[in-house]
Amino acid sequence: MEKLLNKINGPEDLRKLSIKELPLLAEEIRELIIDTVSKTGGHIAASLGVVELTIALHYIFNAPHDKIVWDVGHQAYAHKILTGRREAFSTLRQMGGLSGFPKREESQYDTFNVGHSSTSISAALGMAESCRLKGQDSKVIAVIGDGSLTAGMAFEALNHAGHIKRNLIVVLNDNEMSISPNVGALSSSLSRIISGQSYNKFRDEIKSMLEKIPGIGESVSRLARQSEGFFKSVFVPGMLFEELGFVYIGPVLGHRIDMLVDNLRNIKNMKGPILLHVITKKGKGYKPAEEDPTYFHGVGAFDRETGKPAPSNGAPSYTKVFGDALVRIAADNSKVVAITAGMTSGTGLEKFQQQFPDRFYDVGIAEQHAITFAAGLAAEGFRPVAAIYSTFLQRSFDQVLHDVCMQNLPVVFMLDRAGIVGEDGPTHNGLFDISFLRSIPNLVFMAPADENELQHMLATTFELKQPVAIRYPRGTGVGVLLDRDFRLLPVGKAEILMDGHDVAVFALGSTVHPALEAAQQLSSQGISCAVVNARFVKPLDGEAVCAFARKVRAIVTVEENMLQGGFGSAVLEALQDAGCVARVLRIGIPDRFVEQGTQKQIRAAYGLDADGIAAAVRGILANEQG
Ligand SMILES: Cc1ncc(C[n+]2csc(CCOP(=O)(O)OP(=O)(O)O)c2C)c(N)n1
Repeated sequence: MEKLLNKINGPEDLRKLSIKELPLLAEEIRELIIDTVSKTGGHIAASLGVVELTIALHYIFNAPHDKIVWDVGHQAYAHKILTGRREAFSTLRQMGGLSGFPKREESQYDTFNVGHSSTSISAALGMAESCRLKGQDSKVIAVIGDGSLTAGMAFEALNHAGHIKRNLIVVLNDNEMSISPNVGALSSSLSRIISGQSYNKFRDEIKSMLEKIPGIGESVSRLARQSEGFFKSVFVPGMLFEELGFVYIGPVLGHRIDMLVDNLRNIKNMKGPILLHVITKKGKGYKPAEEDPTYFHGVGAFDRETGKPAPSNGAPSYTKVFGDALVRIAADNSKVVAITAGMTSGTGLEKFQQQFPDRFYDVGIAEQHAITFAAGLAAEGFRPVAAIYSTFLQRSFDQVLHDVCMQNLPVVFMLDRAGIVGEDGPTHNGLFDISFLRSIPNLVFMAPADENELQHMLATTFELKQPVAIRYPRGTGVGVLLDRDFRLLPVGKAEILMDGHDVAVFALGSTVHPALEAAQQLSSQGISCAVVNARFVKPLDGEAVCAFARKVRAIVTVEENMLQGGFGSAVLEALQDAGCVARVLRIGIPDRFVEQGTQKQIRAAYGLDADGIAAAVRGILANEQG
């Protein structure tokens, strides 16, 4: 029998199906997602959890006239498949292929570009307001997970929406999971709603019961109506949404398409802000993902039968080396505490959480709070380590500057996934941290050349009485041996790895090993190339820069960061400040957002691998001769 899915080239085809056919369509979509993501990698668990919800949304609403705004966007695979991208789905997350997130450039059905969480209600409210201003009758629907709802920004948006009362539907996709199990008071409150009865049903039952009491029934019922706020808060702790001005509907079973369709049809034409609470299961329909939704949140390619990951080069990831080193340090130093913003496993803190539960904090997806919370702990003598991906620390710029660095508090920022991240693409690349942190006084900023140096850098930070940031790349380490004992590194000193007299390459972090390889290639071509592991962006080793500037014909800097305001810019400033004249070539990311592809492909495209560095060195020497 021909698959239903083969007939769906857009939501209008979906609407031709009967409600009875929709569960079969859901199965076919799941099959396509599992099959594809097992080859491409991706955010499978979140996407499997919302297949029925996505079908129901497109069945009832008329996209793109009606606007569906996905939060984070990692759950939008079924949306992509239903909106004309079924055939292209096999190119998911690959260079030149479909993005793993909604992208306006990709489809008219993708209303808002996303990758960072908790933006959907704000963006949807902006769209709802624009509909009012333009006199347009589009419905606007934000779909947000319970994890993403832990961020302050989501509450800022709810607060505003409840105030201005535009027609806005917020679908809360509640699977009780962020990446790990969700945390926080709101999360417990939502679970109480799920485990209790639906508030609306409960309220009606109480009302009719009261009214049946002869004599006093009616007056008690009137009193109850007047004190409905009291009733809500006593019986239904999740009534926060109603207090914020939303009409709360739910909870609705999120894998029953018929129920979803009924509820969405009912609320479609309701006025004002509505919150529909939908209960789903993360990883639904793929057993390994249902059993371990944290692992299957975002995965590389895997064996679809067993769920086991494809083999890697065997070296531990930077994340793991950091997590292991921190546990060792914390065992000797009871002041060390660790903080994550909803990314316990992603940042390598699971071991720390198990061994020191009393000194571990998952604050939810709340990067701003995480940093100021760390500042508070540091102000009272603790040594907080905030492990946050480079891209997500962008959320906390003012907290880093105003709450930590201005008070010179010894908070350690561990910036995982700094540099090119690969398949997750532009929203997740950690290419800005050097530019936005380098200008902040009091901050020491380092980048290890390999996983062994990462542990030494971490140990060094606890010798300092000021804020420190360490940036390190996504993925496995270089494969070097890990020293058993930690070594303290001299702050502000670069390490000369190879001497040379033609060119000096100042490499930072992940670019050090490719620079060494490039120097070897060049030496076989008769070019003498020094390689310096810069180690510190701040304080920069200006002396080493100037010393090489005096003896070589050109200096080349290499970094996985934007060129603007990056490490190379710091080298230029150091030369200028010292009155040294040198030819300088900077390798890094030019003034544009970097697209998706494998890390290898993207590094090659921007000249950040050994071949690219060697070619740049040859180029600058050839120019000089010309
Ligand atoms: C600002 C920000 N911080 C962290 C992340 C990493 N992240 C991606 S999805 C996710 C969990 C989201 O949970 P939820 O909204 O409940 O969606 P689910 O995956 O459960 O469907 C996190 C922490 C992010 N995308 N953006």
